[in-house]
This record gives sequence, structure tokens and C-alpha cells, in this order.
Amino acid sequence: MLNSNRINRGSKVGSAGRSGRSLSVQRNAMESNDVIAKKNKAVFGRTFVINFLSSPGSGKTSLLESIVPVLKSEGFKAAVIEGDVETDLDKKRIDALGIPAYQIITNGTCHLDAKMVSVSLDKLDIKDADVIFIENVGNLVCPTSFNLGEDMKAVVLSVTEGDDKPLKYPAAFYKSEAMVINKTDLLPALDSDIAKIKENALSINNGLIIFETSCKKKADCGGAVNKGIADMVSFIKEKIKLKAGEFKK
Ligand SMILES: Nc1nc2c(ncn2[C@@H]2O[C@H](COP(=O)(O)OP(=O)(O)OP(=O)(O)O)[C@@H](O)[C@H]2O)c(=O)[nH]1
Ligand SMILES: [Mg+2]
Repeated sequence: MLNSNRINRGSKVGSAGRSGRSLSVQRNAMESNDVIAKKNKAVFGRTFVINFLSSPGSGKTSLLESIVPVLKSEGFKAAVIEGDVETDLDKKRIDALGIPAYQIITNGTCHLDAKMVSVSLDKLDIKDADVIFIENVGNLVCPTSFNLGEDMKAVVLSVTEGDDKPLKYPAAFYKSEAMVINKTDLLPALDSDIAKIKENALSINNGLIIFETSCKKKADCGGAVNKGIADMVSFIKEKIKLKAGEFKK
């Protein structure tokens, strides 16, 4: 079983082989990231902000395509910050939902940082937003180290990735408040065990709130179309309410 002492829970800097100078440069970079993250948080104000982490292709954009129309139909205003190494393909998918979106292209960097988000906030219309979704770069490692000023992180794991992933990439699960197990419509075709995914994830973070979803839209998957989306929408609405309430205090 995993030795939880090995999870880097505090400062994300450090590797035994690095020189002292390299370590201190990295520590300074993380500290200035945290300063900018704090400013981002102030800019977010009453708006609830959720940062989605996952490996590439687990379904982050698909989840947004499922969640946002429901929120919109209930009068909630959403905006999206997209992070990708290349292309604005995901932004185009969000544009089709008719909400403000900004694409950060990192040019090779494997994660978003607070500065990138701060630049996007100058360009994105978030004035009336109840919720901002940040879709981080598809990577289960690097994005865990960078605070962006968000209210919470949520890790998305698709069932095709295997039930051992929480153990192999613990930081993403340790630092997230919620886990979304996506592509559940594919379970009948896989050896992946959803109970094992949950057990492994909870062994890393026993407070994780877990959602089981399918974003599959075609009605050929035994009634699993858009499964779990209503639960996620309720959760987000509750978070929007809490954040707005906290902000008034
Ligand atoms: N069967 C099935 N396919 C899904 C589901 N969710 C997403 N997909 C498919 O998985 C592929 C990747 O989905 P995306 O939403 O682009 O994944 P992503 O996490 O945003 O990917 P990156 O932004 O590249 O990291 C697409 O072909 C989706 O149609 C699901 O619940 N079930
Ligand atoms: Mg995407």
C-alpha cells in the first residue's frame, strides 16, 4: 500500500538530487505564483471557481459541455478558462455553448499557473459570472502544484485509465475536493473496477466527494446518457450559493 508520507502535501518544490540554488529558484517561483493566485482570488470575488485536473482525454471538456447548458437553462452565468499546450479546439467547443471563454495556450508547459490565469482575467468577461470553470492542461502531475486562486480542484478520472491511477498519481487526488469518475458507460467493456477506483482514491483522500458520470450523448449505452450530470450541477449550485454567501460576510 502507498506510503502516504511520500505525498508532497505542502510546498511542491523539492527533489533530493537538485542543487541548493535550483531549489531556491523553484521555491521563489512557487512563492510568486502564490502571490498572484491570491490576487486572482480577489478578482474572482463572489464567483465560485473550480479547477478541473485530469490526464488528457478523460472528458473535462465533455463534462463542461454537459454541465454548462443545464446551469444556463437555470439562469446561472458561467465562464470558462481553457488550458492547452496547443490549439484553441476546446475553446471553440465552449464558444458553441454561448458563454465567455478564454483559451490559454501554454506552448509546451504542462500546467496552468497563476500568472497565465491572471492574464486571462484581463481578457475574459467575468463581471456577472456565478461560476468560472478552469480546464487545466491534460496532465495528472504538474497542474497539482500550482494554486491558481481557485476555490477547489476536482480531479476527473475516466474508467478507461485503470483503477490504480489514484495510487500512482496521488497528489491530484489528495489536493482535490471532488473526484469525477467519467465514461462509466464504458464499464461493461472493461476490466476496470469502479469500486477499486473509489477505494484507492479514498485511501489517498478519505474526504473526496465522488461523482460517477457519463457524458455520452448517443442513446445506445443502456440508459447511461449524461449520467451523474444532475448531481454535479446540484453540487456546483450549492458551491455557488456558499461562495456568494461567504463573500457577503
Ligand atoms: N464513451 C464516452 N466517451 C466520452 C465521455 N466523455 C468524453 N468522452 C470522449 O472522450 C474523448 C475526450 O473527451 P474530451 O472531453 O475532449 O477530454 P478532455 O479531458 O477535455 O481532453 P483534453 O482537453 O485533451 O485533456 C472525446 O472523444 C469524447 O467524446 C463519456 O462519458 N463516455
Ligand atoms: Mg479538453
